[in-house]
Amino acid sequence: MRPIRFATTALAVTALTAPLAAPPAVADGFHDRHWPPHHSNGKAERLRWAAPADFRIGTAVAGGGHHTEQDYPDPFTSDRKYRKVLARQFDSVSPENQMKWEYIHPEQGEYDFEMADRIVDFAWRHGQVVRGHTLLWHSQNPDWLEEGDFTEEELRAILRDHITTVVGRYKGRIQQWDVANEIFDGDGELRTEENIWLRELGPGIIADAFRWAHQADPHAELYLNDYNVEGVNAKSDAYYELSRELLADGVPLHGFSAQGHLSLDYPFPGSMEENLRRFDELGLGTAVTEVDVRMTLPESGEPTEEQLDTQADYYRQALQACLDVDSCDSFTIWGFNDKYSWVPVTFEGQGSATVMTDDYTRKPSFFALHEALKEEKKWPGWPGHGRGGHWR
Ligand code: 9MR
Repeated sequence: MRPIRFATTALAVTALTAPLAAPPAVADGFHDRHWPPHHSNGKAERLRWAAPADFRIGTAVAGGGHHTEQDYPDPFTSDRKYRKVLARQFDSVSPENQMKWEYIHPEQGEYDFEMADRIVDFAWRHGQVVRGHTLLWHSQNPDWLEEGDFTEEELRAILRDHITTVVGRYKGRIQQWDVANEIFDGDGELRTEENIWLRELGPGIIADAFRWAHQADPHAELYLNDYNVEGVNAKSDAYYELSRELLADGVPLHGFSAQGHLSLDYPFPGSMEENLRRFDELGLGTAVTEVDVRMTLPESGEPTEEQLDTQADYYRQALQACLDVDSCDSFTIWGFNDKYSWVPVTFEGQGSATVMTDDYTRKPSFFALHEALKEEKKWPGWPGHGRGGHWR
């Protein structure tokens, strides 16, 4: 059953700019497990078309966060070309900022779903799944929460209400939720100072967050998500131990994901496949959720050919690590064109981190992803790929 037929891109763009009717995110009669079809009316040069049927290729949807301080309007709502590429190339989308607390829950007891609804609706119309980001984090929380004077009991109730309300609103529309984001520091210690929930309520709140999310949407896959956990290291070890404990306690944890913010200034994390595989062997789903590959730019501000080639190789290796692990069926890049990337805003002198230039010209890294997806589709599980050599 396909509850809603696919709209053409042109229609969809018109619909997006037209006044919104009732929030489209909450559809009647939508069966939880019927994700929009893996769309395949694309041309051969589209990433989503190149991808195997069981594999999602995604991107962040630009808006909020650092974008609000740039000299361009909100990319998702204002840039038609951006939406066109977003719809054509990807079959998974992650709101870059629009589902974070400061956007979706700006005042105590007041939710603002407008942007999140638009993204979820766009995704539905374009046959894309959505990764929800994020529910329990130390960053981008509103002042009313961080500076409020709440008792433990009140804070628990606030978190429970938030998770129940947000996850419940998009029930059946979100494939994976980053329930807990960046809860460990680089030494593999829980962030018990920065993270308001861990600081005020203790580590047991992690399990509660997963339980509440599961109650609100029993079919959403619930993830632990972090950066610098691509390879085997102290931080990913901490996640491995935590995952084992949560699973042993019967907590509805379904997956572990590595963000994949990589840099040419550091070697590629060579143990990425090994790391994802050990979570896979725990019975968890795995995903790569925020890939970009930044670099220190020459004085000209333009990357050299060599830099672009090495970058392409990093992208390819990251994707291949995921393709080679059976449970890793979702690979998301953190934006697709340099113009909207968070990298130059955060790291002085660095940039060119995405797969397309400012004007959407595809870089070698785009073609590296495309090629790796195409090969996997043609020869699933070959040679020696972990995906089992069959269509799942
Ligand atoms: O890309 C996001 C940027 O627009 C925000 O300003 C920034 C604020 O923290 O968050 C960025 O996204 C982050 C993501 O939510 C979690 N992992 C790291 C990402 C890059 O900082």
